Amino acid sequence: MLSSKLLTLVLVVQPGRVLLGMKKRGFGAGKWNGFGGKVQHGETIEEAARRELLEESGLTVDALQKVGNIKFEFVGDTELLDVHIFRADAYNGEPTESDEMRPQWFECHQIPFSQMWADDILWFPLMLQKKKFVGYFKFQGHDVILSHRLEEVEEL
Ligand code: 6U4
Repeated sequence: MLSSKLLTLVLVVQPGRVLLGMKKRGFGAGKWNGFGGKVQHGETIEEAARRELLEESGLTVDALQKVGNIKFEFVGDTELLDVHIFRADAYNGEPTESDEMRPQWFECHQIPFSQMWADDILWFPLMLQKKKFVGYFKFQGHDVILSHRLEEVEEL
């Protein structure tokens, strides 16, 4: 049986650009990604998403929209990552580097997919179009997708 670990991921989007962070340590170090992490006991998934966004980027947001849910399996690991993905279109504060992330804005046509998780190039276009999606990716190591499913949904 596979157990699963709840994680969050937040993309802050402005017209024509998206804020990513270079992960400086931990899981996915060396990759550009949204901001997020593990849901702690006693907090909702959305509370965790807001906390991780603030800790890693220095930003707060008024509204978070649920855009996606992707489960990741890593061959040889019995724990699935259950990642809840949110989009925010308005933010408060200034992006600020933290111990974990170095934030940087990217134009939507210059997203650095070659330095991101391999699944991102498949679902970022949906997220940017405000479409909702669910998916499952099976990874061999951190770079190779062995199989995947990704579908748009009406509601999450
Ligand atoms: P700590 O507790 O800081 O040691 P760490 O091991 O660094 O945790 P954490 O909590 O930052 O990991 O969580 C990993 C982050 O990476 C979450 O926001 C989810 C995200 N993530 C994991 N796999 C991903 C994938 N395949 N594609 C993607 N984001 C992924 O876009």
